[in-house]
Amino acid sequence: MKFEDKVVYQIYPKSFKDSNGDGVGDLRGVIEKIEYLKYLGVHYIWLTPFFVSPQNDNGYDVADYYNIDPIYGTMEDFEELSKKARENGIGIMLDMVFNHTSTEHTWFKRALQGEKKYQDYYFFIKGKEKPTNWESKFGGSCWEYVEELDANYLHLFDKTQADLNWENEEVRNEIYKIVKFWQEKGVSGFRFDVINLISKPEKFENDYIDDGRRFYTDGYKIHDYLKELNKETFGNNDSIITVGEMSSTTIENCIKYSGVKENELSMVFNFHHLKVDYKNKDKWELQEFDFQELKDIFNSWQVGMQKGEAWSALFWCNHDQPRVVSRFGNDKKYWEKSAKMLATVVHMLRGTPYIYQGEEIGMTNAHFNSIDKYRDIESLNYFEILKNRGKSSEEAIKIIMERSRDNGRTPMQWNDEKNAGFTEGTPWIEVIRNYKDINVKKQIKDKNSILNYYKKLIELRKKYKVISLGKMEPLDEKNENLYIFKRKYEKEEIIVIANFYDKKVKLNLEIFESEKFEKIFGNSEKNNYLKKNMEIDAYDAYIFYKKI
Ligand code: TEU
Repeated sequence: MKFEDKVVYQIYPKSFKDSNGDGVGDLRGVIEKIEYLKYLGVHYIWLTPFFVSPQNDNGYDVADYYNIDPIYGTMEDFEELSKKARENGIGIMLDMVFNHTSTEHTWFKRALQGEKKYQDYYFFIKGKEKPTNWESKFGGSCWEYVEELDANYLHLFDKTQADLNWENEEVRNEIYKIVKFWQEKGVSGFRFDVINLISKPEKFENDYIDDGRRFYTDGYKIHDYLKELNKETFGNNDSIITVGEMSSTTIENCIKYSGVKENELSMVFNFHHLKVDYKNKDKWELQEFDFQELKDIFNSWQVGMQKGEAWSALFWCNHDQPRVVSRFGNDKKYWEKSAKMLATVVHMLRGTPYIYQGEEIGMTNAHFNSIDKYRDIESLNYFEILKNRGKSSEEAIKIIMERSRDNGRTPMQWNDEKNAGFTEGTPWIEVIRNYKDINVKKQIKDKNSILNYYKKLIELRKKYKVISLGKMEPLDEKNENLYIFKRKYEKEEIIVIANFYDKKVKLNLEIFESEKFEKIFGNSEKNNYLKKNMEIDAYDAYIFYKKI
């Protein structure tokens, strides 16, 4: 099995562990924690970008793909990390940002100095006027004017992240060279940042319906580009796993991106399930999450990807998302139970689960209530945009508190000592106040902790083929409180039941009447066998198993 029985752990090095007291996490910090990751049982770590960068978007603005930013360490540190991880049975996945480079990259700088060759690496369009009305993902226009060339260049993200022109063969060859360079360093895989945005239209035109995304999302040449990337780099190396981050994508395209016969990528992330609490699809307008929509999205993607013989990367949290226990769980009265319930769902669906640092101990949202505590460029931009849209500062901060990417970027809570054991210095972003209660040291000792629950879920995946390979079948899809589904593989079956609410309910499903399912895991002491009319308590999660 290549990746079906594996679990990936995502590390945001900046906030993971600081080894030298400068307040910023680094690669030596990751080295210190390899034993911890081995204890947890994960098979891969995905490190978000640590390449040379001005850090306007925390490393997603790369200025040099071949070197490591000194704030994170040196190439020797990386090699040591790679070796130690390998010795402990852990592979390293690197995060490659090829939709754009930093405007500090030499290619961009030489373009500005007038070198035509490098101007063709980007999208420069002559004249002061914005070529289209498209919006940047971080707010404002996605075009920036530069005097030097009397032109606007395209930036789908920050204005210091200029989009690369993949249509230019030289650009593609440069990219393949970078991938091969890191492959030769012995890495086990790659995550490709917003890779479905790389194919831009031949002609730039205004979008009168939306923000422009329909012109460049899953663009017309995307599958050609990915097939070529695969062929020119990792395609001939069977041990490499790859995952593409797919923004606003479709099942149809994802079947191609990760289909067994397509030779593009191993698996894909999509984000539709993380928009069910956006009001009218707007991230910056709050609403309660829509449970039915969440299930419908999971179910249609699960069944659709299965039909297409394609593979999903499953996740609740990453460095761009609020913490799931504060979002779809209950981070107060049912903190522990709801964190375990959410973990059960993501680890039992069909796909490869990703754990984001801190999720395994139930880290919560930051609850920072003043804007000066936030660091993320998107949060800072939107604080102003929201006020310009007529919100008061109080209203704006309330939204930022729920939606800021910094919720997922606060320092990892290792123990109950100074700065949660993250740094000896002053952390680049504040530690959450609850670190004395929520930390690794406390949970490692407690066999019923959230941490040990995640460890067990990873073990179960190794033990039961039905978890890694089973066919997915949603059950009782309209249930108002419960998410129920079945997985089936050869003679094994599991039924997963998860209560998303602070409410006791009765199970009512005919199909369970005559069948003998035994509980193999869950977050409740009750209900050892599956029974009709059994009571499901608030935030209960069960995995029932049957061998025919
Ligand atoms: O994110 C892509 C992306 O489109 C979203 O996560 C987006 O940043 C957010 O939802 C806006 O509301 C990737 C990286 O994960 C992110 O950290 C980078 O900022 C972004 O690409 C640009 O490289």
